[in-house]
Amino acid sequence: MSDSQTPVEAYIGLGSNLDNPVANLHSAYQAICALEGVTSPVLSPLYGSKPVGPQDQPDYVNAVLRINTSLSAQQLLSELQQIENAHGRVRNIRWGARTLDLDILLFGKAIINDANLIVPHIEMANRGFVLYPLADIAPSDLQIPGQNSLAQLLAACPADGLHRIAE
Ligand code: ROI
Repeated sequence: MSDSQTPVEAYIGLGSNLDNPVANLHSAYQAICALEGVTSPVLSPLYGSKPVGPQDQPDYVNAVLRINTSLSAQQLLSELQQIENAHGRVRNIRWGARTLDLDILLFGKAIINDANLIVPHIEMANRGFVLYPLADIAPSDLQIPGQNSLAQLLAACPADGLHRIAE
């Protein structure tokens, strides 16, 4: 549990490739901003991206959101899962299409290895659709706990057709 006097800076990855992805991301953004214990939201630009994993699914829209939060990581996870569910997210096909995916990427400097939550997000270092929008809103010297700096990760990660989309 984090001390409610000292909010943690957390980064959340947003993704959607079904049912109007841009609208899904905007509505998820508004729902996260409305949470008690969440302040100072900053949303990255939205990016179009090719699916990582099975290719027989639509392209994705991705973004990253920075917040300050007095919630614990587990409380934040639970809130994000409720928002996913409210957007019709069904957890069935691994790496399949989804109306809304909300991932805790970073939670301050925490390294979390809970059964249901691993932070920093296990795949973020390899994913352009996370690293590029993260770099738009993070300090340029951001360190990924237990890993390299964001700048080093970015230098090793191809942009792979990632493109900003007009909103
Ligand atoms: N691919 C892209 N481009 N964006 C995502 O958000 C995304 N999410 C996933 C998988 C299926 C791994 N592929 C993705 O969960």
